[in-house]
Amino acid sequence: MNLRMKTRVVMLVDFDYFFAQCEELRNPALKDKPVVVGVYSGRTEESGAVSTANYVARKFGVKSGIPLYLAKKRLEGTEAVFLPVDYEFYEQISDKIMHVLRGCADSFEQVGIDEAYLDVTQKTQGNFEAASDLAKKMKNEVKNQVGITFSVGVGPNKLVAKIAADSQKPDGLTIVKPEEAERFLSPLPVNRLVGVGRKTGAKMGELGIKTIGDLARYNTQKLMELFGKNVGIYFHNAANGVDNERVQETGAAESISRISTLKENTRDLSVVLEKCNQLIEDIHKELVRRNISFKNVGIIAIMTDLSVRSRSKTLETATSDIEVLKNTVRELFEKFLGESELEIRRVGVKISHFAKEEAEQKRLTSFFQST
Ligand code: DCP
Ligand code: CA
Ligand code: CA
Repeated sequence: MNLRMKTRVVMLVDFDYFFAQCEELRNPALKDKPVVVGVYSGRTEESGAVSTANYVARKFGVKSGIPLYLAKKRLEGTEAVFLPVDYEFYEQISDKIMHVLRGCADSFEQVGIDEAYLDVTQKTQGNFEAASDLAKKMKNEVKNQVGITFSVGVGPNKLVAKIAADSQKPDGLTIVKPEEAERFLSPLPVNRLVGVGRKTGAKMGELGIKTIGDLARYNTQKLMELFGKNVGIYFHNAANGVDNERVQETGAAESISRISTLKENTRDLSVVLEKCNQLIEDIHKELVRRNISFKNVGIIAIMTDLSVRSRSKTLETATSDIEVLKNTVRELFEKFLGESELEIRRVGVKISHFAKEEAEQKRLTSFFQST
């Protein structure tokens, strides 16, 4: 059977020259100068590598990964400013932007500190013009609320969206409709595909595969022989712009659960809840330690015939409140006992659909703790 997937609209947002742009944000006087953010290894004053540079510095050939001494040399005679990485500050800015973006997506997947995938298929009703408008709105909102620019790629899947975003920077917006994907990808160098590094790129070069188009036309069977079955198939699909990978809601795959056997089989709500509350205390400790909030609460009941039943509820908003957790578990078990007849032998509680606690809230909490 040919399972045809509905056309999706996927965005990749990538913040421009991110660490350096954050530095410009807190010190706008830097804007017209070359700005280099680096990790100083500490051995000598000059040793270390460039994390990133603003676009003024890039004109002088300064980019991520090169040694700092080389960056200094290339920027000799300019008003270049060199700064050490301040990851905590960049993370605060990142959290603010991610918060705005999350609100614009059907599902949202953060990838590292400066990138996120958004599935906006429903929000745009599958329409790429609507996606373009949405992307412009996102750019304005983030510019106004946080003061940072980013580049967006819009495509029918993550693979095309990512390459689209990379193709126009900074402050870019690149839309690739499904019917344009092949023509868009075809002339690009093959190493633009994830998984084609230096070694693989060189091997492909020897086979005469220079562009993504070359790879798309290459015999699939041969690719499988050369790179192994799975990788060969991946290369073939990727080169043809085919990618069915979902935008995976950040943290959606994670859960915390606890399960325990009751002293005796029962249908008594208060006995069940007494045990559940012990489990909840335990779950809550881990929640606090990991500084996350949850949006989904589940219960598990193993009955006297050893059958496993579960129920769950999604909350309106994410929370880390233990009382909300207790009340939701009570509500679920009340309902469950009304629907089942057997006695319960073991009970479990599970929370999932995590979100990181808001940076704002985190700062407040640590403020109150330190006073
Ligand atoms: N980074 C790093 N070392 C590298 C590459 C990146 O420390 N070798 C850090 C600094 C970057 C951030 O990760 O600001 C994001 O990396 P990107 O590759 O997205 O690069 P930029 O955001 O700096 O620039 P661009 O405008 O090209 O996206
Ligand atoms: Ca990036
Ligand atoms: Ca970036």
